[in-house]
Amino acid sequence: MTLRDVESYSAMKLIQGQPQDETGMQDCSLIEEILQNRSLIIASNRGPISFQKDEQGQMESKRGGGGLVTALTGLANLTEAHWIACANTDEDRQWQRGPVSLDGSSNTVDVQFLAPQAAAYEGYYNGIANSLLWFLQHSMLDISRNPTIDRKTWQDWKDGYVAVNNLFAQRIAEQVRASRRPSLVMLQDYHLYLVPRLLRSLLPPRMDYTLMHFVHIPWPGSEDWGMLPPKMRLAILDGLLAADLVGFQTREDGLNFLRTCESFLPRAYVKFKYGRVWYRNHMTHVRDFPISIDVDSLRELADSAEVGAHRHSLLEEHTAQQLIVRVDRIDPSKNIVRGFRAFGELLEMHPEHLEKVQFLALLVPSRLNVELYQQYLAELMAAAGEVNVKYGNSEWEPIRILTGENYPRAVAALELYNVLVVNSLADGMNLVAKEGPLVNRREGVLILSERTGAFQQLEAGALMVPPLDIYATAEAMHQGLTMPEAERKEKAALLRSLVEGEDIVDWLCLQLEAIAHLGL
Ligand code: GDG
Repeated sequence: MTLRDVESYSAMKLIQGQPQDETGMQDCSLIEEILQNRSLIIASNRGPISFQKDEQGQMESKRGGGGLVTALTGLANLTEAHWIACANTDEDRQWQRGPVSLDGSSNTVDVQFLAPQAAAYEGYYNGIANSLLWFLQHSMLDISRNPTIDRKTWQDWKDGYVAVNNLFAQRIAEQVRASRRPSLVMLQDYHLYLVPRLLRSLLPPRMDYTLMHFVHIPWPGSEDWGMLPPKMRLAILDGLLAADLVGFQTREDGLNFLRTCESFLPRAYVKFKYGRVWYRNHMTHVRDFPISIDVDSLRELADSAEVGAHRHSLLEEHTAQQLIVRVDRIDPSKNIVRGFRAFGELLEMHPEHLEKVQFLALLVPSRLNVELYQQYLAELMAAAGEVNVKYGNSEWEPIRILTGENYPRAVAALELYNVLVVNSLADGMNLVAKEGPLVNRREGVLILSERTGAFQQLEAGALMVPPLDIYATAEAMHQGLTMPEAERKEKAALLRSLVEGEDIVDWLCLQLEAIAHLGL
């Protein structure tokens, strides 16, 4: 039995090619119906906007990237919307809360920042979420060495993760109580697993609100969750099972969640056929909602003068006949080191590519306060250096790494690839695999790890690689670089239509439709 057998699943089909209405939302029949009598509360670790002072001391705001912000902006036009997140800067802390227009229009979202103590935030964010849960959920535990759960970890858990989840729950509870209409609470990701249960304990049982949690990263099998001490594991499962609807990126993630509940919660009654769990007198529905990108705004950005200028300078600097490109946060889950080694293998096995191909890696620094991330950065630099020393010459640098945050430059590079490499060890979805085919101008080929959520949707147009296999990755690079034009065009067109057919707004529509169909 699979989640696809779920009765209501058939109602959750993709809404393709439908016109947008005046709110900017695609015509998603149930959105207005669901939202007209509810207020919306989104909670995530990062907010949709962040404030800081410029050199003259004037307050300026920086809108967060990503489709979630755009999609919410559409919803904010339909109902009262609140977004609760952790402060990122001193200015965010001073701001505390207030209405913000995310799209320059008169519609606003009430943005509220929580300001946990620095030590609590550190324990919650770096100690538990990024050092423990991220590694566990990407099946990257190196159990003979890492992690070790010690007194510090338990302190991070209690005074960090539990404490910050409590802060979120308290603020959300205040907001639910203050709203005149029943609230729809949409919690985001692995930072907030405990919030649903904490929230239930703070609000009266008869209060009318709907609680949904979306997990952006993979949910591995119960063997991985078995590595977590029972107290943490139970708190996480118990936390999530207080939600009405738990969403995952793929069907497999949802099934793994159901299996995990069955393995570790003897009192949970798990119905795989219907995708639901009955636990502590409450029903939690489990569904998959693959996330996508904001097709229109990415196209607009790709056509902008700013991206054009980056494209121009990339073309001037990179004169090799063909370009292999990757765009990633510097994260071990993205498997960057093996990607570089695979390129070395390619040059060894197919020397005809020497001096003709360049590997351009655009890498965004990430989580550098976590030691394993610093080590990974050093490792990938060394891996690229090895290839460059062995094969490069004064005219040709085989691997070129550009670090730093620069989204327009990343988009420009995506326009120029002949081959795009996404070889993640595990990835909830991987948005680069969707952005690349949409903006690419060279009918380029996508190499895609079978362990990304995106692979479930894009398999037909991509060259699949198993992420550990650098030999297969090197062969896929060769195949991509030498693919006949007709085949490349066909694959590129297929990928483009798959991505265009399924916008970020559809992702929200599917969730709201599920809420309506399930009567939540
Ligand atoms: C997590 C999950 C899931 C690239 N350079 C810059 C920049 N980017 C953009 C990319 C892409 C995004 O950042 C990264 O998204 P990914 O999906 O590739 O990966 P994660 O950051 O790990 O995201 C993932 C996602 O959540 C959504 O649910 O797909 O599986 O791990 O859009 O183009 N953004 C900015 N500056 C850059 O220089 N701001």
